[in-house]
Amino acid sequence: MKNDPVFEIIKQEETRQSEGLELIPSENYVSAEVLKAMGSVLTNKYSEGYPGKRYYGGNENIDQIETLAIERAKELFHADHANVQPHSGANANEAVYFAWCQPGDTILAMALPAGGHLTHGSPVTRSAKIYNFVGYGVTEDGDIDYDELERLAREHQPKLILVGYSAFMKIPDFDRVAKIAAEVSKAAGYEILLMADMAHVAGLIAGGVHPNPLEHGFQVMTSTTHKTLRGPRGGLIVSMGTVGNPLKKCERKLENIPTLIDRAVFPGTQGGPLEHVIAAKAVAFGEDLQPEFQDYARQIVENAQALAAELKRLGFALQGGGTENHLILVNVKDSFGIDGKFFEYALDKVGLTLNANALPNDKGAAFRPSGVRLGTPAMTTRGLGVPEMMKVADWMKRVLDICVAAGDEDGLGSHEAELGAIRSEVRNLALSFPIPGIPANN
Ligand code: DSN
Repeated sequence: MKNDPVFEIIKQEETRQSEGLELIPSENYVSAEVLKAMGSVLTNKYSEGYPGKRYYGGNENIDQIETLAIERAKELFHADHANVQPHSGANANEAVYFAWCQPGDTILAMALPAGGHLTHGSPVTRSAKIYNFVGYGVTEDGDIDYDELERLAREHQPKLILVGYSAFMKIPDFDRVAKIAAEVSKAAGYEILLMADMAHVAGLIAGGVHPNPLEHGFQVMTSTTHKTLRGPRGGLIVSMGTVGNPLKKCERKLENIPTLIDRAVFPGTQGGPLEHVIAAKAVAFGEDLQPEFQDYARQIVENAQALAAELKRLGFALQGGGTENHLILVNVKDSFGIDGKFFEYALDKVGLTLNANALPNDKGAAFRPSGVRLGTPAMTTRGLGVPEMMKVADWMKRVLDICVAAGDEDGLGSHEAELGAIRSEVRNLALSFPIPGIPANN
């Protein structure tokens, strides 16, 4: 269609991304090469099955692409096996549950209000209607409550223990969880699958700045590919064990987990893989294997810790007191008496994008949580460093002061000039750090 408005809207989005700063910790910017692979003719192809075992002809090139993605993912995470077909992190998680658990089986995972993810047992999900999720929490200082995890594991004898999160700032003690699982498994008389959902920190693991759960007794790690891994929007499962024929049934034993997972992804829970996205995953994994990616991972954490320290100095209360990864959770309600949604709304007006987020034991209403969640992966990709983090913290405090003076969203109307001034400062800085994949002056 000539002059399809879709392309004009995409241009507007390019401008929004270029002129603002992305503080949402689960977002990032892909390279021009990743974009190119995603926008390729591979989207035209059906390829149900796996390399060498497809249900359609004409897959000789697709097989090479998917094999490259698999091999690179294995190398990144020192895994025996990789399944690169999950369309998303949610699909990846569901496939693992389906691979290992029977309906009604118990899964022990971090509760959503404590920082876990929706797909880790929130009652609104399909998984929660099939499996029996039991949730563990976090301590006052923001770490996993390992004592509670242990107590619940002994009491419920789960089939699967999951360590994973979307709002948690510590480095998990995988060894401790593996030890608990081994003891409970002995008492229960069956194997317990240890699964880590590392969607948020997979890039930090790949970059060598966070421990790899697969090297600490875990058999499976799921992830999205678009967060710190800086790839296309999608999912990934890497695992340890013997790799068998995914088209043949196999016994539900830990050593067979790679094959059980392949079968659970296809035909268990998905149909045709998105090979254009798998090509883009292969490109991203290739980038993640370069030595520069380790510098990137280190810088993400350095930026997050500098930003956290400055926010603290400016009076913001931080959940867990700070961060050991890329993510910061700020209690704006406790610090300044305003809720996270209002702060998110006001920051949007100056081109700083983050999300309102509930805190553990949040007293705020579901849509007006007390906190905001922010992080540094996207800003670090653009090349912002510690000096720029100081500016971001300063802008946040200035917007916060405006919020306090305004009282609510409507009150911001009388502060447009001040917000506009901050908006220009943000835009000027943002434009001096172009987004990869979008040519400057596009
Ligand atoms: N929606 C993602 C996040 O923002 O953390 C998790 O899937």
